Amino acid sequence: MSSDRQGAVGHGVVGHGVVGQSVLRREDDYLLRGQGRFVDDLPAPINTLHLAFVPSPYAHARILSIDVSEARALDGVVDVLTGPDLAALVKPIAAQIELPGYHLNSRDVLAVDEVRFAGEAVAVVVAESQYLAEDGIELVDVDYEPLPAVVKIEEAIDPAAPQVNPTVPGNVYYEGRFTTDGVAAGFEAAAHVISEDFHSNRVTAVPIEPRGCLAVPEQAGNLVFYSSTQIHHLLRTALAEFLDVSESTLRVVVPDVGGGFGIKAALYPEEFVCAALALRLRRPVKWIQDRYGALLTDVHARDNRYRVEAAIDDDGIVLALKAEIRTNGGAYSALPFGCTLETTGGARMIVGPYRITEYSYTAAAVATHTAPVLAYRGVAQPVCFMAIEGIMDRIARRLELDPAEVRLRNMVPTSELPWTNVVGVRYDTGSFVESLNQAMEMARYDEFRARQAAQGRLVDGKYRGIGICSFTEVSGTGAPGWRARGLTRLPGFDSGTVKVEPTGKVTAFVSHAHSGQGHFTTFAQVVADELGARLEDVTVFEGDTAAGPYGTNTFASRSAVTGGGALVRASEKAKLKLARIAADMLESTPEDIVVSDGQMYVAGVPSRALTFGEVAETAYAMNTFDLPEGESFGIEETDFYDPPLVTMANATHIAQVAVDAGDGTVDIEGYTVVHDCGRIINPMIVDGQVMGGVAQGIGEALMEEFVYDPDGQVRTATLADYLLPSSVDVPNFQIAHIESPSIDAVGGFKGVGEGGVIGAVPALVNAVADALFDLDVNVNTKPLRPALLSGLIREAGG
Ligand code: MCN
Ligand code: SMO
Repeated sequence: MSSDRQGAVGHGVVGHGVVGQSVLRREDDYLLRGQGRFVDDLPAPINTLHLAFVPSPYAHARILSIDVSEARALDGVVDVLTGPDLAALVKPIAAQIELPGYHLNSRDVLAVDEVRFAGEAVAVVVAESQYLAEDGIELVDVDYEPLPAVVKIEEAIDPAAPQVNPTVPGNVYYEGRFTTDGVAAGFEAAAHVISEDFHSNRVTAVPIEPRGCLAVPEQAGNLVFYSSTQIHHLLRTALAEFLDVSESTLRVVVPDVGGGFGIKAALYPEEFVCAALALRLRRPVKWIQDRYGALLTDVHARDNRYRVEAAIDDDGIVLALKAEIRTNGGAYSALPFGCTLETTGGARMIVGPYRITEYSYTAAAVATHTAPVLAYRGVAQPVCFMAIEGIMDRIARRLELDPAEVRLRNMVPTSELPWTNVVGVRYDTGSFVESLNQAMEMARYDEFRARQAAQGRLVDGKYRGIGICSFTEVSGTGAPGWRARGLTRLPGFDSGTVKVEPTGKVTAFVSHAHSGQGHFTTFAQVVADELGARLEDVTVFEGDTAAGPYGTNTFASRSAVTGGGALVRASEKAKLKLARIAADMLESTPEDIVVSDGQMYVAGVPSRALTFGEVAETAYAMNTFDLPEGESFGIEETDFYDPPLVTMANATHIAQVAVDAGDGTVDIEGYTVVHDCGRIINPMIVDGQVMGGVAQGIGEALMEEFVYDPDGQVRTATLADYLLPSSVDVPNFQIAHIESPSIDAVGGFKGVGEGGVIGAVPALVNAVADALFDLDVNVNTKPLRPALLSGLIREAGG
């Protein structure tokens, strides 16, 4: 663990090393006792009404009529509303993206006239209990005229395809292009051109806790809105905007959240409906989603097609790269990031840790009659690295080189950092080569290859292979990073407030909202470290728009970078104030004050230390000292931090697999990760992030797939059909960390929240491809289910 930061105050010690320690998670004490309070656990006020939504059974249909009379007549049903009713209360919601060629489109919170995906809500029942609301939806009689639907990207861009959205001509939401000047020359100079089509399966996050919200009207028309969301500030602003109410009358509170994984970083129709009805009916209104609703209406991800061409020389060096990217954006461009999130993400991230200087892409987001697509852990990166890492392996096969060697030849070495990549993203520090080398050592890569060479890949009925993914991981995107992707209404900064209370205890607020990442622990470590407080004296609050200033909130692995940076800055200010007051009390100068372990003393005289409490008493006028001249009361400091464009973490994953020659099942026999997220706050939490992410990556690579039939009917509406990995599918890990602190980001932290899944998907796909190498089959699609693999093996005569 290295930290190059010095204390801001004289000889002041920076904290006392609590950053970098695996302190136990404060959250676990209550979560493991079952004492977590999720939105459905909140005590609902008396008179709370409950909502149930009527889902469309069709992917595409005209709504001819809706008869709500029978449902309305049911005892306990208070009201039944349809699209036009809600349209009077909530404006159509729309994601504004400022990219040339983007077609703005909007969504009514309940469908009006036409439904565009199976599961889209056409009516809402408001009742005295959740059971009555559910009974009510059975009685709503909707008359539909089914219309032809498009589900797949290839169908949607066919000129004869039905139009999904009236403002999206040809079903292309957006098409973007980019090229450097030397791409054509690179291909002319190439000794070889390697090209491949990569297909990625549609998946969704499936957090244990489904979505839900509770809207509680207060006096004077104010509304407290509890939601299982990752983005409380953005939600509040959007509620104000689309409900046309004053933002200052709204307070959004995030209780404990049982997993978000990106799908709770979207803003959903149910939230707007719930808030609007609470305001209209002047009663608390609650909505809790069930699993069926979650699978149908949570945002989906990863239905992407990549065509990649690499021009290479005889040494396997990539001279130029072309990518043609098509992402399925679903039926609507969802708030707040819009349907271009995966499109621009994949196009900008695919060059990864490699020295690729000539690059061109076309990237399109396509509309289909399927659930809207937005963020799921890793956003675009599992797919774009499946593509580029798949290309690296294909280069190796063509030139008969080792896949690791091809990567090493193309990587930006540490000596060349900082490096600005071809789309303008600066890699300030990193360890691309070192993380690959270390992972190879830990995985005994060379021994594995030697064994393969000696024994062949098929041993005891199983094909054994090894796969690598070396990648960069976008984290802590700042405002310039969102601007580059057309998201001009998405901020980038986050905020932190640090208070030293009259008793000397420390309260910190940060503009994030956790869904399991351990923020109460890690942010307390950051504040204690920077302020010089004792860890046990620091309490962290987040997820409440009424506590602490605005921020961009929690997604895209931002919290360590943006929240950490903001808290470092706010702590520094608070420490300076403590030092000024302490200096006055000790008849010294602030520069000579040492702050450590909740105490302050003149350098060299620790015996005359003041506690934080003693200094705070002066700040709060609770003793006989006077505040130094010009000093204001209290110790309460806030700062905002907008990080650079992107803070780039990096890692290498190596997976070892055995593919059963008979039934095609995949066993993961070894799994190694070397991750570099800069300065680590809590190594145990970082390991947990990596493991959880890899578990999700195993699901995505080997089993999960959300399937629509050609008419847009859902084939995977239960967890018996949508297969998730269980503990038996997740192997033991070897995890190591390299720490290359960021020199651009305050605090030196880089993010880690998505790296597990980003690395796992390509490493597993490459490992299976390596296992089947002798059969000469092409593994360019996922999930790699037993049926697919046994079919490939049989066809290849294996
Ligand atoms: N951390 C650290 N040292 C670092 C970087 C991070 O100790 N150098 C810690 C952080 O303090 C934080 C955790 O690791 O406690 C994750 O930090 P970060 O990478 O900043 O990610 P965020 O906190 O912003 O969380 C979002 C990220 C995303 S985008 C998804 S998706 C995801 C993920 O986190 N969703 C999760 N991990 C998840 N973990 C759980 N349990 N639940 C989710 O919903
Ligand atoms: S998908 Mo994570 O919330 O960016």
